[in-house]
Amino acid sequence: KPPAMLSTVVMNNGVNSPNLESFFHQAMEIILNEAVKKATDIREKVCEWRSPECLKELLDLELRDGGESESMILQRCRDAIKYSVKTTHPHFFNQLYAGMEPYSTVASFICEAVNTSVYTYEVAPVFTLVEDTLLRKMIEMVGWEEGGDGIFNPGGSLSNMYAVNLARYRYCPDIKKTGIFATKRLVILTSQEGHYSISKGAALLGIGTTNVYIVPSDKSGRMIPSALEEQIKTAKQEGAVPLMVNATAGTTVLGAFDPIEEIADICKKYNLWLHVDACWGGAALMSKKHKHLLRGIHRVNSVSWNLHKMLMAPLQCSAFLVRDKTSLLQHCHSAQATYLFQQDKCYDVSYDTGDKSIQCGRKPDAFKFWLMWKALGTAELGQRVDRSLVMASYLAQEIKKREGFQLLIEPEYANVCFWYIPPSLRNLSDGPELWKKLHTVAPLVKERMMKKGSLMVGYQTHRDKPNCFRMVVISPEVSNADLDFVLDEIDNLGKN
Ligand code: ABU
Repeated sequence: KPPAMLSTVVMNNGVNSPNLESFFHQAMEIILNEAVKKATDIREKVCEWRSPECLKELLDLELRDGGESESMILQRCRDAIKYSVKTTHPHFFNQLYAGMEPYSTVASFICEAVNTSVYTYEVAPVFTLVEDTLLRKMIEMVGWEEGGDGIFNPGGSLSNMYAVNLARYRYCPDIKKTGIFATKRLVILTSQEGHYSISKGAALLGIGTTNVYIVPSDKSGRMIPSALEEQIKTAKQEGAVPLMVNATAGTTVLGAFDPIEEIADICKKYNLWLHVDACWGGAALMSKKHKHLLRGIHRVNSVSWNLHKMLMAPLQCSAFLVRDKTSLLQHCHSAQATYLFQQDKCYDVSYDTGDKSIQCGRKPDAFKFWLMWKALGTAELGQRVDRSLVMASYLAQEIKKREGFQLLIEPEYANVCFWYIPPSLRNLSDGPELWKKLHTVAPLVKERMMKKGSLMVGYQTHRDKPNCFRMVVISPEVSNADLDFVLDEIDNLGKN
């Protein structure tokens, strides 16, 4: 008997057919065993590296006229998991996300199975109320006593771009209708350590990347307030309009926190919109011990905060919050689609939040973090942040003790940036020759760790410095022994 084609089974019997039910059970078993249990097992590899050419061959990506058998599709599921990087593995330190949080992972399965879009209450009643509750709670943690508004977006870059758009809309609401042509040149200010999404936003919104003025940061990576004021004055002298300052709470490489209080004073003086990109560092608001890092955040106009980073909701889960009671988000973005946002519905249509968004279809991302917060409670979330910083401090101490390792800077948050100096370079004195050679070390060690599958750690240059590793500990599954392993493994891979 030829194997059943999945497409035929669906057409003839629907999901309730015994065949399809069996397919779901088998697929869920593969997901649980391979993508959840095995992926988080420390004895397993972090990745099965293959070159793009080799992986194309292995996966047989071609799409054909006929459908494939159930067993073939199940094998494709296994292969997709096998050759994907196991970002939930305790030795994955490559990005600002990592680890498996079981409650939010289950929540994300529910989101996929329920398959709806959070634009109207009528198709997403639960998720609409969950998003509203979560936004209110986050606004409370930011400290906006008079309340605020917000929306979940597909990623922090988009959240930061909302800030640019709202700042501009507040300055000149007519832009929504008439376009950018009538305004003077607008300037956005961000630090040299700020995220690139501010430049992307300037390009996308017609402000122009050369109108993003880069404010110098100090050695620790924090924006220098006096330099910010200088740049604002320069923009004004040039006849431009300084529009918005983007401060960063937790920079991508160093994990530095800009001094929000001092920046807020300057923004007040010049009537500028102050946005805080707290995509990475917003998690510190959960911690009684570390929330001082964001001192002054209650004074800002808007905040981006990614819950898929330090707080481990599955990608993506990014909130944009705005201190506003005048429905700025709604006015700035609404297009009043008559087939979605009818005003004569049988319920309070203010629950149809989709028109505040620049998107139409929108995933119920808030549910992933809401379920996890329900399960763990605020205190546990705060303790997880505390633990991450303790682990970062442990790692920094170990780096200082070990021959051949050197810290770039003492960590302020969870980012630990360091160089590995192989024995062959240890006799060179600090200077251009060492830096040139050192620059090639991290990429080579990275290649070796990926090909072996033992570890993944990110690297980058910082200012004029050679490539260095950046380690970030997020998951509570990571132990001190894992951090020792990281340093031992880098030494093993890099000493020759
Ligand atoms: N949005 C910045 C993320 C970069 C990183 O994961 O390293």
